[in-house]
Amino acid sequence: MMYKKTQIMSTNEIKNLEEIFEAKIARDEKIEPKDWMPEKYRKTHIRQISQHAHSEIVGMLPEGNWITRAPSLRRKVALLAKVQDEAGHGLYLYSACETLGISREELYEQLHSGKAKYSSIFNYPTLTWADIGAIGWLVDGAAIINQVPLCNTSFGPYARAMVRVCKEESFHQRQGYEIMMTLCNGTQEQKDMAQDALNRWWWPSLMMFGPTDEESTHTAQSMKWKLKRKTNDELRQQFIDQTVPQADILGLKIPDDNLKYNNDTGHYDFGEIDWSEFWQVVKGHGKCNKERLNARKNAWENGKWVREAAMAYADKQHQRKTKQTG
Ligand code: BYC
Repeated sequence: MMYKKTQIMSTNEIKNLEEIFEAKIARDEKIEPKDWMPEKYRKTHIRQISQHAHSEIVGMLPEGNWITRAPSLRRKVALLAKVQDEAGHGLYLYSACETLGISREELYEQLHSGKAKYSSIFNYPTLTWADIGAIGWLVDGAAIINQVPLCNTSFGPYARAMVRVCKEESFHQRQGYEIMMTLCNGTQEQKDMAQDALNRWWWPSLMMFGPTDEESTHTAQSMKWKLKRKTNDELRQQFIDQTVPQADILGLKIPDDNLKYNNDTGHYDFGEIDWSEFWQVVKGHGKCNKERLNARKNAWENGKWVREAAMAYADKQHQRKTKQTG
């Protein structure tokens, strides 16, 4: 709708609207769905928010795999709650995205056809129970670092969704770290399992923040629009600085021989990330890409009757209401 309006406006009118928009961004005011916005701002938000929503929904799969095998009732209840939270995050984000003039069906279609991306991290398998600990600790830990700045992003519905998401993510991170602590205080076999999980999840977690700033297509523009408040490299560094001491407490070794505290910068230096692996996964050739996408497509197909039943029920309710009022 907004797009059509823009097309029939004069150049001067558009220039005025652009100025108002830029001034709002400069004053750190939120852009709301009914405000005028440049088409590129709208599109880039649809891209990022929808990819974020897809990541939440696909992110339920690797952990969902362990719900039936959680080692105790307490662990099962916590994991179940965490996975349900992720469904909720997906729903807030899809709703925020829909305010930009795209339907839920279109968004799903983009995921299923491979047009829209989701986070690379969810294309790795969860082989042992320790992976559930490592995901909570590292993946949710990375997510918090990425998402806290997004609470302050310029698009109102995205920023507001992020506030609630971040609160829930802190619980997720703690449940993961607690699993790791229990394993590390357990038998040698349990500690080995925790180390093995760290070895496999460390590098993919660093990749979650996206390519280096130099290689990043969208960072410069997204920083100008205050969609992104920190760059990929800044967030990655913050994650490493925060996580290394946590690994020390666990008595685990981060699988990077070049990891070393740098007194001059006050940050950890770290080894080379295997970017060819990252791009392979992003392009659909990771260990679980096919499995994840098939699971989502099947869920969509199998849920068709539920959507149809809900629509039929809504229609009936509507007819009943119009009869009563008519
Ligand atoms: N995986 O220009 P760049 C969660 C793509 S859910 C796949 O730097 P941008 C959780 C990127 O899309 C975690 N693709 O992009 C859930 C772009 O390609 P397109 C999800 C990636 O957007 C369940 C190209 O590479 N979090 O926490 O400026 C359980 C160039 O990149 C990745 C979010 O989605 C990747 N890792 O920056 C547990 C947070 N990285 O689109 C936990 C919101 C980059 O041009 N998103 N690409 O085809 C963001 O903050 C930003 O979108 C990113 C990337 C930092 C991820």
